[in-house]
Amino acid sequence: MEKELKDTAYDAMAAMQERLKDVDVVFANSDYVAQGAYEALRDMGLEQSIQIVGTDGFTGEDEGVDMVMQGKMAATISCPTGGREAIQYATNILEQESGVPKQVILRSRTITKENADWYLAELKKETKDAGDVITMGYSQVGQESKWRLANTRSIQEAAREFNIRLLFDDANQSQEKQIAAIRRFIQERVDVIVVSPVVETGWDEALKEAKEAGIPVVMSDRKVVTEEKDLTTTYIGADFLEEGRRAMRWIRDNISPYKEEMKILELKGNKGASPTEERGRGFAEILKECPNYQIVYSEYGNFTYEEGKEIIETYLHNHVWDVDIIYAHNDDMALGAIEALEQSGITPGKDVKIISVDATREAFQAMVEGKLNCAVECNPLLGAPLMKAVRDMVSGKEMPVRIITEEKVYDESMAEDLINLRAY
Ligand code: GYE
Repeated sequence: MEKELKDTAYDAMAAMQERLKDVDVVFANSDYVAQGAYEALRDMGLEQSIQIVGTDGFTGEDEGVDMVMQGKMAATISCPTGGREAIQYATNILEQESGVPKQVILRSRTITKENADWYLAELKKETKDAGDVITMGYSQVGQESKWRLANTRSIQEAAREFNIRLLFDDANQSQEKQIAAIRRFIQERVDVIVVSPVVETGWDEALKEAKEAGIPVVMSDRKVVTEEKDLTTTYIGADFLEEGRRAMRWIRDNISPYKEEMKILELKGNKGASPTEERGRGFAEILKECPNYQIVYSEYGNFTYEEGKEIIETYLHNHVWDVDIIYAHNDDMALGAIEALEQSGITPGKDVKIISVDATREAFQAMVEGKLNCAVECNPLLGAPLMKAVRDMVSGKEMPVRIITEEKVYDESMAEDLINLRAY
């Protein structure tokens, strides 16, 4: 097969000799094709004037990485086969393990003469084996919601199960405390730092310090946005944009407009957090296609029960109640809103439809009671996939770029049957 690819590529290059005077770079869809292209260019005396970029990044003799090191190719883009991951996750599924991700995006690297030695060394790096204790510094957002408490339990249980020494820091919603924790973990020379970042931005300095210290950083649950690339190794968590889309799609498909403008009140998480920003954007993306629905009031409730309740109380204080739908970025704010509505004689789930995100057991109970109409799942049980990925990384295996958890949408029609099966 490989020889066939190479020979076909050679013939193709030779056939277009007349047109090659206008060509600067050849992009080859595999390193075997690149080999054929290189030999053709060499035989035409063009190997110095036309660069080749390949794909695969295999490490055998005269394969992609070797061709780069010999100067026959300018670069090759590694394409992980995914075989090990496929077997690992298939085994997890057969063994009915929890936390099997919906999607795993493997890392691809651009290999040039400058980093080829580093790349080969990384692949052969001596690291801790499965039996060694790994020390993990974990900076947690806080304890703002039932989801967060379930997330923390999952992290702590999985650390014990995977023989990982966990240095756990609860930042109580403070980015300053999280940055201080990252610096403490660097001082303590942990093997890996994991952060659930309270907000998306403002992390570059601390993450650069971790990179300079050679300590990998994994983002768990929430994401960061950094100016410099490659400051974090992997993101393990949900697709918040899709969660926002799912919430508005459920509204569009289940709450028919009974007036010209259906008024939506939005309870948002904490400002600048990736779930807040992305659930808002995902929801708005579908809302744009639904002219009969409009967000008429939107406030930050910081994912807490109390602030969800306060927002509704404030709205009721300043307005005659005219809201048709409440979209809450998490269950805790939805449950706080439900209490405020009931205290004002408004029947939640009937007089006003309520959709929230997380799908905790408490949300299922509210759906059983008919007070909540829909819960979009956001799985907090990240402990197992996180510890698996970290153990793999420390034992020298390549870490995926992203591990996205499996999620569903639930409504009151199914709540009774499923509530006792909920894992959180
Ligand atoms: O939806 C909320 C928690 O970061 C996805 O934070 C998490 C969110 C979750 O407080 O309940």
